[in-house]
Amino acid sequence: AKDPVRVLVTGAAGQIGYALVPMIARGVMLGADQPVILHMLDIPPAAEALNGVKMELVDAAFPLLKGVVATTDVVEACTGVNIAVMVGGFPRKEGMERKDVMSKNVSIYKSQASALEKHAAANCKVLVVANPANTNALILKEFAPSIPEKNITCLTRLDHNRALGQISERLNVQVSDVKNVIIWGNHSSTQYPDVNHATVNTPAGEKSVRKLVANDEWLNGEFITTVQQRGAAIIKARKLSSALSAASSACDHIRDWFLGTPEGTWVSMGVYSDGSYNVPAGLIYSFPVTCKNGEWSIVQGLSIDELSRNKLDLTAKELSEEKDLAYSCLS
Ligand code: NAX
Repeated sequence: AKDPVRVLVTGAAGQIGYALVPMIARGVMLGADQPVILHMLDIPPAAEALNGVKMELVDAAFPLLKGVVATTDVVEACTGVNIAVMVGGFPRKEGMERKDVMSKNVSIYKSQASALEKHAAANCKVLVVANPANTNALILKEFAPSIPEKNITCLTRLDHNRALGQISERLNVQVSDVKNVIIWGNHSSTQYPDVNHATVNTPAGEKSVRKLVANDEWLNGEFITTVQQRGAAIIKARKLSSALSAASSACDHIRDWFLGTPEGTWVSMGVYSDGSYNVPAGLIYSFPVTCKNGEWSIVQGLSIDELSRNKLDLTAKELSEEKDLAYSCLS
């Protein structure tokens, strides 16, 4: 039998946490043969609710779940973890300035970075979900210098999956037959959902999404804005933000990172930019990546047309501004 993997979920008493921890305990994230020990962190006002989640995990009697740590102590939460899924953060409340929200999250991610750096298992891999996801991940990277930068990522897989879903609905094909969309940039409304290299598996072989949709106006307009604003549409409908889809996408992100992407398929991940596609180095930016042996690499050599170029630059500009804002909160 395999040794258990320790998975930290911060913000585990929140709504994404509530959807995510049972998925992890069922093997959705790491496979049906991989035992897990869950580490759940939340803040003291949520301690009782967190304990309730722990009680439900016990009650569900998951065969793969070999232990549960539920704590408000960040050191205890981080100790020995192999994977850290950072869902906890400070939400933007009505009337709050961007800078105030940023400042709260910078201080959370700075201190949790230090705890992970000192107490996590060697080669711990990190996925930041909490918004502003890219910039929280960047702060975490800066304040955990001994964690390899390749191990720190943020979630744009939900946006990627939303794009697959929209194409599947439009063409009335199975979502599992659509692949290789790309989310470029920030997990925000400036992200660029790009279908220029996306394909659909049909009985007659792989066909380009652009050719099958045969409507550039829709693909360059409504499709993009629907994906960019899907989070807001969910809030409007549910009066709560996306949770089950975020949790499921977080599992997809980690699963593909650890177990690899299928041959010929890429996914979107927010990763530390090395300057690929002329995206400024030093930002956490969403790129198309393939994964093998627990390592991601950016897909190289894709053609970028002029419309795409502008959109790649626009979302990079927003991330540079967020980075400056985050740094201004440090001083
Ligand atoms: P909730 O408010 O339901 O849960 C957040 C939890 O984090 C709460 O239980 C809170 O007590 C806890 N928390 C706050 N500060 C903490 C700290 N310092 N340490 C540990 N825990 C802390 O939010 P939920 O709907 O679960 O969303 C969580 C985060 O995901 C938010 O930042 C949200 O904006 C972000 N999202 C990111 C998405 C993505 O694709 N990257 C999509 C979904 C979601 O909007």
